[in-house]
Amino acid sequence: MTANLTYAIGDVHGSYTKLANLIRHCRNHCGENNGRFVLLGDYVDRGRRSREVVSLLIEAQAADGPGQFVCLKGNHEDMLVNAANGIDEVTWLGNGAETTLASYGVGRASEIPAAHLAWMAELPLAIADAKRFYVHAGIMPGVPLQQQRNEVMLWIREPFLSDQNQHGLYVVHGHTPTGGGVPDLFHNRLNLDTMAWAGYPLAAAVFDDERVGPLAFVTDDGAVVTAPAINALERERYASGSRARYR
Ligand SMILES: [Mn+2]
Repeated sequence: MTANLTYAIGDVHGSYTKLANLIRHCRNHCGENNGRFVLLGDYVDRGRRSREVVSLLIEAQAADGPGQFVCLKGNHEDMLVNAANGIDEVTWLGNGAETTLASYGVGRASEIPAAHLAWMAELPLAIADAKRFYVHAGIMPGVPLQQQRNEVMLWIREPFLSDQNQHGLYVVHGHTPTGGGVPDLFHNRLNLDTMAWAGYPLAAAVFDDERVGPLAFVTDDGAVVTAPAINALERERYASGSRARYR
């Protein structure tokens, strides 16, 4: 029987080789199952190969179909598109833009090829499946998932990161580096920003239609690690009174 598998990938930030390798390893892991990719945003800036990352993603979407290869918008794509439109260029320039300009061989955001700018501008902010909500930065706790503000989904850290409540769907996100280069798995959310651009592995979480939390993690070196069950993390939380954390 073939399963529907979703591969969620965290912040890429110009790490082209890691992204290309990770996608290849995920496709091998998927085999004959139905595979879908969900990238969580922040493709550009900081790392050195932003142009190649964007080209790879555009080509993969064209090959797989946009529904099978979903790319969400990160705050770095949002800042870049704004800068290209003359809005708040200073903010983008202060957030790792110089490597992106060098990657494209241009001096200003507005000189980046129009096809790439249009692609970044049109990226969706979030998608949901039956069990999970995929978004770049996170959500505002207590607000229905359908009513989250764009600014929140692109930028939020607290109070989301400390929130212990269930959010309706399990939240899969990036944006805030986990530290130590491994995903942070909690009972109510998963953070996949492993800071790949700074030398750590790029990671994908594998989900199916049965279990809320991830089945496994795949990294760009080809390693596959089984994920602990999130209901075990929930029990541990009540037992210890503190945050359960997977390392
Ligand atoms: Mn971000």
